[in-house]
Amino acid sequence: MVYDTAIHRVAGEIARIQEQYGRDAFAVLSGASLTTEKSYLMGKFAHMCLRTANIDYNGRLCMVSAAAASKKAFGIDRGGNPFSDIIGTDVVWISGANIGECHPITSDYVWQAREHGAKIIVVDPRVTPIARTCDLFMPIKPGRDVLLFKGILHLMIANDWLDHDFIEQHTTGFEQVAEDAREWTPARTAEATGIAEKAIRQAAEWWGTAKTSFLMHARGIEHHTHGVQNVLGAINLVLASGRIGRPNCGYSTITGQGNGQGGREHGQKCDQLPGGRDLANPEHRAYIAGVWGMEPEELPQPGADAYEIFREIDRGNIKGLLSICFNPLVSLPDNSYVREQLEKLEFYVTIDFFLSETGRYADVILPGSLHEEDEGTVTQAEGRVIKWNKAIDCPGDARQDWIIIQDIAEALGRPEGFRFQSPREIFDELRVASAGGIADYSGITYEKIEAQYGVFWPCYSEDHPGTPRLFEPGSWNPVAQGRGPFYFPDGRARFNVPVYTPPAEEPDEEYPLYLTTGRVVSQYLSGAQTRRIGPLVDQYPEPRIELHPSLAEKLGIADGDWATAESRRGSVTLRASVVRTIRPDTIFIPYHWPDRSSVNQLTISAQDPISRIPEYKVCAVRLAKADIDVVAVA
Ligand SMILES: Nc1nc2c(c(=O)[nH]1)N[C@H]1C(S)=C(S)[C@@H](COP(=O)(O)OP(=O)(O)OC[C@H]3O[C@@H](n4cnc5c(=O)[nH]c(N)nc54)[C@H](O)[C@@H]3O)O[C@H]1N2
Ligand SMILES: Nc1nc2c(c(=O)[nH]1)N[C@H]1C(S)=C(S)[C@@H](COP(=O)(O)OP(=O)(O)OC[C@H]3O[C@@H](n4cnc5c(=O)[nH]c(N)nc54)[C@H](O)[C@@H]3O)O[C@H]1N2
Ligand SMILES: [Mo]
Repeated sequence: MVYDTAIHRVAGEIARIQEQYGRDAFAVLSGASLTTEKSYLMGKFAHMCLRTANIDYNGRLCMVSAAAASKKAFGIDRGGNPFSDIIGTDVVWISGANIGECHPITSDYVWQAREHGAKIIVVDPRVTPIARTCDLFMPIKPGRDVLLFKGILHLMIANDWLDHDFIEQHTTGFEQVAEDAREWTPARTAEATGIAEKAIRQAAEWWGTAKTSFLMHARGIEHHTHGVQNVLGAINLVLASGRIGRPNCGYSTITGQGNGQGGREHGQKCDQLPGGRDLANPEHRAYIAGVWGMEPEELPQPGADAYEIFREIDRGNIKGLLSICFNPLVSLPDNSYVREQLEKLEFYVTIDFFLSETGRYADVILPGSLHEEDEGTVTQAEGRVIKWNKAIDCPGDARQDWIIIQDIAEALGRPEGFRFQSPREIFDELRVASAGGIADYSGITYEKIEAQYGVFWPCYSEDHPGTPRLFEPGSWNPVAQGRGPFYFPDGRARFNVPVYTPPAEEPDEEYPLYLTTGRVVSQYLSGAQTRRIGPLVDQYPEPRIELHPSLAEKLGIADGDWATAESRRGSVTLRASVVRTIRPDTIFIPYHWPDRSSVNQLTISAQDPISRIPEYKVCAVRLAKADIDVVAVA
């Protein structure tokens, strides 16, 4: 059978490459749209079966800045509240999230909040759909959010809009943060962020004097070389207000992919083991090695992140790659570089239900499964574990992803630990592996998920109901042992002084404009799944360059004209869309398209030093009207 031949070829190449060049020469790239069971299996497959250090996942491009900041500030990486807490809150603050186009369910909660009289504050370089109906819009210059947060904290302190009791009892580090905010006067903040001083004062007053509030952000503040610092700045506003861990008082990053939360908890990150454990921590290694029936020394050490894996291919250290649920040729920045590296691989196998653009470079493509063809759990932005049930069978030779992985393990002659008969069996092992970790799923069962319409982790035992709202006063957690609601030994949250560093590349004479990138409503991620759906393609058939009328006039570009945007890494020629909804110093291009239409030919591969997220949201470009003949032959 073709399938068996393919599996044996894959196993043969993995064995050959690992024998010839060492275990770490074979890398794995996984994805956060996979169910939690599959994410867990991918981490186990890399760390236990292949024993390679080099596994990472596409969440590296997505939520890692928020995750790292939450761990630093709260000791745990999970949104604090069920989103029902948004309804009835006084103020909703949304930074760098186009919720109208990207987060329809979140939008519904925000609309309900507005019905109840909430004030909505939006910070974005573009007037997105939610910004059109908000109470206060702040059109920030890309890459300056941390400075805005400092400026707001400055005004909260100056006006004594602080919760002194909360700060005193439940936090550490406020003095240093207050000292740091001192220099961020409204005038200086306005100058640095490009936002009017009046708007900054208004935002601070609404936020400062609210009785209840909810702060949210997404990739707009996270896709930066100082993405973690931006998020720390946001969290400082929440902690200073004391409005967290109570009804209608909360904070959350808004997750991206289908399983953005669950996919980042159980060991497919380059430095992670299941249960949110650390691969570098000896106790954590010993526990997981025990669950998997191996020696802790046999577990690899932390490996390369998703982009670094391509640099390692370039350096000749990685020779083989297996990817699942990831289309890096479209989604990674500076993707001409990525293409060169794919060409260098001795062997590349991908598991996908479609032939993605990256898949064109594969030696073998194994037909995996759609969500509808399998069962398993995913975890929402709120921290609620829910279950997908199987609706249809895989067609033809396609197999469920977890079966394919187990078939490879078997063909490698290392089936121990990969003999699961169902996703439920994988989940039951994951419960044991996560027990005692921060992301503790030990008390969650498929039955309980059905019965309770989802279970919020942490959930410590079968008779524990789960934890819908984190950080409630008086709540217990295993790290603090009753000393306080946050997940540090003293039970206190941490204020962190956020450090501002400018974007890796700022506009200059040669490349005078900011380029920022993101999404449109009708396309999804790398577009692999949505560019083949006619009605969606009709809505937005090709990427367009959004630019302000004043910039368009200066450059002699009319709406619908072809224009070329060029950075130090590449250029792209697309139609212009002249809109009043963007800063005049900034252009926006959505990223869902491949090849010559891909904006990731222009983006920069600079990464946040802590989270390793790429700086998708800022680089420097120049723009000119395109010579139509050039387009015709391009
Ligand atoms: N329809 C649709 N929905 C999706 C997706 C999709 O592809 N299509 N993708 C899903 C995934 S994986 C994710 S991660 C989420 C992403 O959800 P979002 O983060 O909401 O979407 P983005 O378009 O990446 O960026 C959000 C906004 O950030 C703004 N922005 C750019 N630079 C800055 C800055 O420096 N500061 C601030 N404050 N804002 C800035 C952009 O103008 C943009 O409006 O959406 C999810 N939902
Ligand atoms: N310029 C720019 N680039 C960006 C961003 C940006 O804002 N600007 N955003 C970044 C963000 S936030 C993200 S999340 C990434 C996303 O980037 P990717 O993760 O590369 O995008 P996807 O389109 O989700 O690619 C997933 C691939 O896996 C397949 N797939 C999906 N689900 C499954 C499954 O269950 N099983 C199997 N076997 N295959 C599956 C799909 O068919 C597709 O080919 O892009 C990043 N890139
Ligand atoms: Mo994402």
